[in-house]
Amino acid sequence: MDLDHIQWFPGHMTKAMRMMEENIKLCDGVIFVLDARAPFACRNKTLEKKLSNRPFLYVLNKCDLISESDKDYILSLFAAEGIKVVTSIGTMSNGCKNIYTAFKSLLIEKVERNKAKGVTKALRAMVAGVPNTGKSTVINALCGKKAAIVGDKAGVTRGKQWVRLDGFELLDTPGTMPPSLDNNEYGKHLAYIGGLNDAILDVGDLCLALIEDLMKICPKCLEDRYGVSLDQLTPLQVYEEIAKRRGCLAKGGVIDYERCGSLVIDDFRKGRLGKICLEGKVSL
Ligand SMILES: Nc1nc2c(ncn2[C@@H]2O[C@H](COP(=O)(O)OP(=O)(O)OP(=O)(O)O)[C@@H](O)[C@H]2O)c(=O)[nH]1
Ligand SMILES: [Mg+2]
Repeated sequence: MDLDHIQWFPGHMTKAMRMMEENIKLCDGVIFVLDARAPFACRNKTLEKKLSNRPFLYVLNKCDLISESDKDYILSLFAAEGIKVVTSIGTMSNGCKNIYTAFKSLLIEKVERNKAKGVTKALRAMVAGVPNTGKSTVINALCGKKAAIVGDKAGVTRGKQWVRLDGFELLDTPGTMPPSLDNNEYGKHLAYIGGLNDAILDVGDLCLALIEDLMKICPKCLEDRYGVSLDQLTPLQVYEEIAKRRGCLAKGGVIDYERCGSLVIDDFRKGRLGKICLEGKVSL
């Protein structure tokens, strides 16, 4: 799958990045939400540079979708770079409880200074990240109610929104992509996890690329879910085998690639293929 020919950096993101640059002065720091299945593809060095006058806390969200060993591996890679990361599960009650503590400790000097002056001021965080990583879900988990709109596709949050809780104020922002991708692999990962707008992607191409990558990362995940033996099969043959087994056939028994593609992609995104990290210990 080649992403060169598609318009994956839409104009509204340029606008969103500008908004974030303007609003960063109101914030004490940035909470940057990553999808644990593709954390490195989710990083946005351009945005990091633009917001670099504030400390960053990375949140490895959707940790329920990766294994413990991949989680440890990713945390070790971030630690090696000296980057502070906390893990979370936005959809679980209590799944984000360490974020506030970590953010507070990142700003400990400011907290101490305020305390010494007798000032009680809420800490303000800008919550940023690639589309669909769970920014709004994490905010809702932190404030214990549905304050921000969430959805299972890219581009749900369109404008900025302040969410205020006791001692902590969070600025929800629209998902933003890095304006240039370090490599095509990262682009693919973002497409698999639903970070790109699906409407601009060809579902058949996307599914074929995903099957090809899963055959390398976790062949057993495909075999177990669909009962297909991958031995000697090409990715296209695996695709067609899955389609037959799942009854994704049009009139005359012709394979319905689109229906099967949506099914496999949805299975991957919802974790039904198992706990799979695209950038874990066993990657491409
Ligand atoms: N499995 C799992 N799903 C999650 C988690 N956090 C969020 N989600 C799901 O991910 C999807 C996207 O969540 P949102 O909170 O809308 O993501 P967002 O980053 O605000 O997305 P945009 O506003 O489009 O940039 C929703 O279907 C959430 O239910 C998590 O920790 N685990
Ligand atoms: Mg959102």
